[in-house]
Amino acid sequence: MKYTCCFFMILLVLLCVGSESEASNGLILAWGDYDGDGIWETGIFRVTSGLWAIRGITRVYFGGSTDKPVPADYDGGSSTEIGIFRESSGLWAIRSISRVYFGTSGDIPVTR
Ligand SMILES: [Ca+2]
Repeated sequence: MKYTCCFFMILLVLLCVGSESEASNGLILAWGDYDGDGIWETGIFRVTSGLWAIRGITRVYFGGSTDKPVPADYDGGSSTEIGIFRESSGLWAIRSISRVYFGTSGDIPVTR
């Protein structure tokens, strides 16, 4: 059951990736396993304010209107970290982990 649920969540994410429609209302889906229990949580990134709202886990402000959300497991700890990619400067900012510059304007961030 857990894997079936994950499959449909991954399918939903794949359907949304690359689509500009999710950003048209100021929200971008940000699914991930933010607490590392093996089950993905529902999350959103509110473009206008930089709010990350992860259901049942946290609400934090990280990033802004020109940033692309790039949630992923950056430290290999089996949980998803909040992160943004700022295309104008190539900044990758991963909350509580790192800030590095890699890439430039026109690049598409790839995390999985
Ligand atoms: Ca989880």
